[in-house]
Amino acid sequence: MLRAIEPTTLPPGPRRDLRVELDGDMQNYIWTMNGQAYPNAEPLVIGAGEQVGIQLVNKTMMWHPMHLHGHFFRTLVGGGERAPLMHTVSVPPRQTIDIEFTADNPGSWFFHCHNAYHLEAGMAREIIYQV
Ligand SMILES: [Cu+2]
Repeated sequence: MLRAIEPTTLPPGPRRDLRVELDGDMQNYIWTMNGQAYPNAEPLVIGAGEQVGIQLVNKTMMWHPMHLHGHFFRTLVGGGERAPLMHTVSVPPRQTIDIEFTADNPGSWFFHCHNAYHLEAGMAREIIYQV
């Protein structure tokens, strides 16, 4: 139900869409993003000036409050042009949430579940800007 007070539509730019599956392996107690558990995980690569969409697909029965450093993202849950800007979004069990942001802060940024015990067990990635 959150709405931004002003439109938050992204400025024009090339678009990159990523899909991130949030999953876990309870046998080994690891939590994964696209099957990899940090730090044994490849960074997600984006480009400066891009509009970056990330589809967060929660395959588990747990909530995952996903937190991105360095950027505010639009959370696409029906707000239209006034989609709220957030730095953390809780992805409910077995649901999918789309977020998008402008890649306007070059660097290497952590993107992770804010449940400390998920983060500690792998649910994290670096997002880096390609050079
Ligand atoms: Cu989590």
